[in-house]
Amino acid sequence: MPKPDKNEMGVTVKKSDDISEWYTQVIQKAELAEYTGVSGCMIFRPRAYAIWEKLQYFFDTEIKKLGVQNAYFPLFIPEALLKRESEHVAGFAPEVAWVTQGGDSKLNERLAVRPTSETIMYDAYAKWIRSHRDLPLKINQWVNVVRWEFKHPVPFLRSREFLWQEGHTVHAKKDDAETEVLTILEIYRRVFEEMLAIPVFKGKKSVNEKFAGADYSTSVETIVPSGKAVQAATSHHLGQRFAKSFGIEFLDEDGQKKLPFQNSWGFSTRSIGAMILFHGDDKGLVIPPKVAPMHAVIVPILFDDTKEKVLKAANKLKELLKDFAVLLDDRDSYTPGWKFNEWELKGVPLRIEVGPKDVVNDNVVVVRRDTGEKCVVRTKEVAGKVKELLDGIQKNLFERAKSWLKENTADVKNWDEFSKAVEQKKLIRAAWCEKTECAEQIKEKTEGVKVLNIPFEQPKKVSDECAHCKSSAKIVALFAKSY
Ligand code: 87F
Repeated sequence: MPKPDKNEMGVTVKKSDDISEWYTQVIQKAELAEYTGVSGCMIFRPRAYAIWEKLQYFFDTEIKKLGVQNAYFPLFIPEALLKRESEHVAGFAPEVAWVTQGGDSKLNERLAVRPTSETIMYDAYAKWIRSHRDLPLKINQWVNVVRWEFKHPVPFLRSREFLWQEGHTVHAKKDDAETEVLTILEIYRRVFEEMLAIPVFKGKKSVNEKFAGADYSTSVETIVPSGKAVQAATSHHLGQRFAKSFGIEFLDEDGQKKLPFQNSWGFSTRSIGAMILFHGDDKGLVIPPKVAPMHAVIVPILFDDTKEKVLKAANKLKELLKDFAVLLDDRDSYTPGWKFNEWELKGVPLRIEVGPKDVVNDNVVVVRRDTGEKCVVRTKEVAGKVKELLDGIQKNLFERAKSWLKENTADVKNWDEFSKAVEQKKLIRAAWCEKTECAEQIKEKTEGVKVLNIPFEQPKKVSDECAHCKSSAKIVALFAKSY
């Protein structure tokens, strides 16, 4: 079989020259995703799915500590049910996909393909909750959802079908529900900052950007190197609105019938898209070690006369590294250089080279994917060194991402500065009046810049006037165009 040449294999554009072409090539050449015949529906290939599994494991472990249980609710939601709490679907109606037919027969009632599961879950909750002893009820599901977007699809970041978790909890006391909103938001911050090495801003959504079904919404937000913002995750306090429309009531300790308080929260496979854009470079993907399906690849440098010795050393090395996910790439139909390129493209954090000289000296050469730095390591010290290097890469990627974000955040005082920052595709921090009309005008004038959130950690206010309408501003908000 002819081997593809290096140019065909690798990414042919620079990330800084054409980031969207770069992204398209990386996701395909690094074997993360594949397009299909249905626009907006992509295949999550094993390399991408393995990253998702790492995120799932982390988040799932954390929510289980809070007493959340996993369950599965149906994919199809009867139309009447979806529309029961009409306010929350109103804005989303154009994105709902419907099943209207089974075989040749038309259905009596259309079935929505799950865009989110509030309605189907809360209909069941109304049957299950009777007394304060049934609370809190904390259920999560890991599922696919469909939103029939009409904007240009972008794999991971804006696809019609994606994977997420949605948590839906019910509490007797408002306080408990509100505490949970922030506890979950903190776990989301950790998913992004500790696992994906992506810095995020925690904050409250503006009234016009919050989930219509919520009393208020909180989010973690970031901006990726294409200059677009990504809402990384959201955690909503739903108050008693759904309880009212779905008839969820409980008999409290004092003998009174009451409406409980609810939350819902979610993050999705978008997170993988943000990771690719944040850390990737001209050679391809760079995966933070904590979410990397493979920590290191061993590439033996093989010559006919020393092949046996080198392979033996490489196998011993693999054994020494059994606590890590390590691949020994001993394919002899490819040159070492070809393999180096391939594993760089696929983002493996460390490459370990063993050649005949290394065998003689009882050394190996370890190369970092993030910086390209090489170091010679004594074979017996390799496990400790690999651990140290993986920690170092995780830390460096986060530090690098933080300084990039800092450089690409603009604190603006007035509309002039605001418009310049929009042109430069920066994340904008500005004093804002919190008025819906003002946000709408900003969106119109800038072709889509919107309020991402109002950060909990408020930066120093550079002005007391709204950067757009000049009326009095009590808070600083984050603005950008988003995916
Ligand atoms: C699309 C069609 C129908 C978003 C939709 O954020 C309904 C909806 O309700 C919809 N797109 N939403 C909001 C989702 C709210 C909430 N659900 C649970 C989350 C997190 C997980």
